[in-house]
Amino acid sequence: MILATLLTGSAAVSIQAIEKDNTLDGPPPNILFIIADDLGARLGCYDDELARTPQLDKLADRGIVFRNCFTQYATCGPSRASMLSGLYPYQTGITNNSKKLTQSKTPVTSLPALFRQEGYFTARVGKIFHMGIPGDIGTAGQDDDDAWDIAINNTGWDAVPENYETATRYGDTRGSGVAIRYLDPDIPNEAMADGVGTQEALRLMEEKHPDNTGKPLMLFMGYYRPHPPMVAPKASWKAIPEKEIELPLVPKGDRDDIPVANFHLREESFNFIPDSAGRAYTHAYYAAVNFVDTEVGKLLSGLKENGLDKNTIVVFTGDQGFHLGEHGHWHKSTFFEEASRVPLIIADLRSDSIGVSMGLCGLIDLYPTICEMAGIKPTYSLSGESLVPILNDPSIPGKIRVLTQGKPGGTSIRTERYRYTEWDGGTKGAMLYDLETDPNEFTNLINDPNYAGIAKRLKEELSSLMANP
Ligand SMILES: [Ca+2]
Repeated sequence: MILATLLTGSAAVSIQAIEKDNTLDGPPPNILFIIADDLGARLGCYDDELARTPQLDKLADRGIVFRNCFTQYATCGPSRASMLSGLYPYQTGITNNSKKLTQSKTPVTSLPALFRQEGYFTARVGKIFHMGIPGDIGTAGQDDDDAWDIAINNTGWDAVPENYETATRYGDTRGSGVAIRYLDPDIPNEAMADGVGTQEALRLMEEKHPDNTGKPLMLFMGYYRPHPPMVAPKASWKAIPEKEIELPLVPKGDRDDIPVANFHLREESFNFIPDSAGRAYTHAYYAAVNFVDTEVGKLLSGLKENGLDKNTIVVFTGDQGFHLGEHGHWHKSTFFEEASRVPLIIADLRSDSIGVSMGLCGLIDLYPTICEMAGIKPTYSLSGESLVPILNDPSIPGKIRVLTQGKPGGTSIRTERYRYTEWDGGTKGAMLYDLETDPNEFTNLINDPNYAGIAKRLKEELSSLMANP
């Protein structure tokens, strides 16, 4: 009980002190941090039956799977800036894709920049901080210039406009990084931008091995998929059994009680699209996830081949999820579970700790967690809490509540049972879902008198969380 109280308060420092004894002895661990763009919790190890993700499922068996991890902002740039600064979007002011970390309202040191200062060799391959997909592939995007000893801007076949523009397209609005487009080129994984990235990461594991640099290695690998355009090699399309694709149930009148503010993209092209297009896009998304899974498998083999499989912490996550027809929607950035929940697997290859945590957590918690695991002290007060106690014992409780922000002016808290969301303090709408009785979020209870007390309490908790993290 004491532990649960500490976890929910601003007592991260106390926890670090308490858990210090549990820090494993030995040389500083290497860190392999892998993030896939727009990947929700749609993996085999999250009980997704359509997913074909044997490599990530194997990683899950080797570590702790966090089943209830949420992004702090269901859009690429703000989510990544929050995760890598350890502060909420409202604290940094980074709430759109065009801001760099240097524009933060309060000075921050990103997680890799801190590790670099502390003597790690830090390397980036692909998308870690924000970059527009596909347009910015091959560039540094909104990178943190202080973070890396080496940064690789990998590109490939799927980043060439003449190639991705041949993709089948549904609807006629929006650019290639947003529009519903899909393609199954008969090309090897190695020709894809992400496949090139994997090869670069494997090269870095060898060339920048601690034996060569004299420094522990922190390697960030950012995959561009499954972000649109949904281009994935034909082999990955074949891995997904087409006949098993089922579109989600959308009850009649489902949208009647959902505030319009919850849908960032309201044009026809992204809402209630024909089943044929929906099935193809779903197929494409899962193919892209399978493709990323295969690439992750190569990285994990690379750890072994380079003798890094005993003293490395592997973290795998996504920046936000993606709707595949739930509530009739076919994009991201809503406050529903499909967009806000992300996969998180942490495998500390130094330890034998394995299991599943059902406790709530957020990407905000990664910064303090990785610091504690490596024995590195943050230079300012972080808003997340270390997950090390849960890594040691996944049965202990997680957070009481997780904060997520979003556009336009949306704020939301998720508790174990409820999600409460409001826009501009409720003047532009609000939602309350009881996830215990309504896991699909079909009935907005905000105007239900039986839930008025709960709505009021959650609104107050949300205000207090936004004022004092
Ligand atoms: Ca994203």
